[in-house]
Amino acid sequence: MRKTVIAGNWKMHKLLNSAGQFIDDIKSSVPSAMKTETIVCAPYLFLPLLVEKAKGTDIRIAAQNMHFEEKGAFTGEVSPGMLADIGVSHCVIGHSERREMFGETDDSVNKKTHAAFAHNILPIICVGESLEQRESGVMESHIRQQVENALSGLSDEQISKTIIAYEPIWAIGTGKTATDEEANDVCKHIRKTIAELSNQEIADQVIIQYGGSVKPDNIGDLLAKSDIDGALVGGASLEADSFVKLLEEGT
Ligand code: G2H
Repeated sequence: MRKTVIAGNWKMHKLLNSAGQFIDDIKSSVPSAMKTETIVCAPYLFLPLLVEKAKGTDIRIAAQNMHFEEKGAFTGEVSPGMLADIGVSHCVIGHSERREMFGETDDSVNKKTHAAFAHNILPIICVGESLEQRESGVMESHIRQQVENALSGLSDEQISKTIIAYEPIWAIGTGKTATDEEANDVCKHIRKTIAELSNQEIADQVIIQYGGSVKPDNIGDLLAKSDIDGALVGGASLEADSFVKLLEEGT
């Protein structure tokens, strides 16, 4: 039985005070991590405060990106060791916004995934197709390639601990959500790809989230599907009330 994993991805929103207040506001409503894992993916600057505030709760704090190198002359970057040192447990890797705007490639996603595991940080790897790819019939091969490249060289144990977030690019922040069936079909395809890369037993352990305009009123139907184990939520994760509703509807 796979857990449900609900992650709020704040992207570049909030200031320090409102970020800290958010954890105080949701603390008492967070479900037990035995069943549902709650993750908040925040900008770097807020991470030490959020980790501190989340101590003793079932809230996990994630970064939205990291560099793959240990240290060095990489002005403006943050290393996996720095994140692990302050108690960050997860990191989003290869979000489509980073692939589109900041030159993230399948190769850097793979390097970051290896670096994350080297520091006991669990990767949330984002994959997804554009509308053009979906409509021209290359969606499945594109997703397969993204998954294969991201997981290349990982051990079966590492693959089993990886979270994959399927985010169709055309559904991100647009208000358009993939139908439950469309989302589930791609999540199934991702699981099949993982089974071919490792084996079915490992693939059955991998958490696959859906992301793209998830809201309190559609999360329940999405999570009821066979291969959708959680959600990566942007806009609807910014307000504490809405995030708590997502946790309630998704649990
Ligand atoms: C997709 C998602 C969070 P939103 O990027 O990763 O954002 O829920 O706003 O579409």
